Amino acid sequence: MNKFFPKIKKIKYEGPNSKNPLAFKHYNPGQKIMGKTMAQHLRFAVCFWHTFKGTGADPFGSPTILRNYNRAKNPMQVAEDTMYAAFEFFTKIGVEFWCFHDRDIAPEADNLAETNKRLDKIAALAKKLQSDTGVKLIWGTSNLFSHRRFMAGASTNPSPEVFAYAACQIKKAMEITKQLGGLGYTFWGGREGYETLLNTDMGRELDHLAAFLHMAVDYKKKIRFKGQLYIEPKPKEPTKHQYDSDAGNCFAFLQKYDLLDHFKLNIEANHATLAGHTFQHELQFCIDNGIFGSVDANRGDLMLGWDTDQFPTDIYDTTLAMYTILKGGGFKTGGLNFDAKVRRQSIDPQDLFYAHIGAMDAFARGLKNAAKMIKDKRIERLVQKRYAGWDSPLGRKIEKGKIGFTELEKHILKNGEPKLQSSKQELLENILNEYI
Ligand code: XLS
Ligand code: NI
Ligand code: NI
Repeated sequence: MNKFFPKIKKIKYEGPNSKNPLAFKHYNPGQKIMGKTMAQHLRFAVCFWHTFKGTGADPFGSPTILRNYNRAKNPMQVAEDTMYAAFEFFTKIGVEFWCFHDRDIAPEADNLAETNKRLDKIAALAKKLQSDTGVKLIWGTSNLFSHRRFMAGASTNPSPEVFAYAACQIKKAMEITKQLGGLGYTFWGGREGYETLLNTDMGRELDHLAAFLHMAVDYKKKIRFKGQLYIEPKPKEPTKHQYDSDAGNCFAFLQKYDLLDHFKLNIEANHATLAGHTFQHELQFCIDNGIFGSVDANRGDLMLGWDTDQFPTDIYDTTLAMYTILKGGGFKTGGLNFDAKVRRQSIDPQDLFYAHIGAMDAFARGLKNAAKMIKDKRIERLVQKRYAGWDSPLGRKIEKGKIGFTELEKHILKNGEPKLQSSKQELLENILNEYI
């Protein structure tokens, strides 16, 4: 496979001193860290939509990025060429996983039956390429937001006919995800949200979303699809308010509708910051509540209020993310999926490689830093010290629920004003910097 990126050979690890822009400086897939290889820890995935279907089009202008696999007149030929290009790219960049939306891989036809036939054809090709290359599917998903029928949402649409159409799409997308051995299936809200409450019955729409997800769980059982289901939170864009706003909101929703056993979350870095949280916060919330699943690894621009989907390059972010993930036990079914796109002016095929190399190296550095931080325990010890009071008889009694307000009052009357301690934030920030 050397047709669509003929100038580029397989990307190799050359070490931190290399000046070769087409080599890894830090990502050394076979290198062992804390008992696992870097590849096993990081589980990189390339997304089909931005990387192969991204054209640089924006609200102010038409496509700038013209790819050689996008040239054929017949859209099914384009779909085939793109699939070959994708697997050539996956192999050359050296990722273990990929992921897609149904409509990325096969163009929609005039009716559902014809559309599904097209999907079957391309899925068969993907299956062959997976077995030729060993690249696996980390998750599948469906696009329930681009077509005009979904302008008012999919499962939260005011019309049950649109709900039904969306169900057909998920049914099919789940079937092909299963055929391709997908390790998961992601639900990102798309247009599930509202523009104004003046026309929206929010409570009813959320009931419908839950009904839809219950149907997905039932169908998953019916076809014996073993993959993990994920919900991907995002607070806004395209709608003014997206129902799956953040991890906390998704957790409440899953509990209310008795879906907690079936879903984990797919946390996207840029969505976290749009929600006013750090990436690390969203990861930690999921880990603390047993709903950590997978990651859409990208970054936003702090000056901008939308999902810029840039490739992750910030070593602070990747270090803190990997510190949190490693301490939380690492990935099980999920991984680091680059839900990121090259900028509109990055029009060369090489730019796709630079982008992924930079992102993989950024996470490899994050992983190495995090492993050292964990081994040294310098941060952990300070945190332990900060909470040491909870291991005293008083702390234990409170945590075990063996004491109430009356006894606590007695305690304070006897012992007086609590002793205070410094939070040592600046010291901790300095220690973190030693690892960056
Ligand atoms: C959009 C989402 C989307 C999902 C997959 O903001 O990040 O790309 O990851 O539908
Ligand atoms: Ni995403
Ligand atoms: Ni996004």
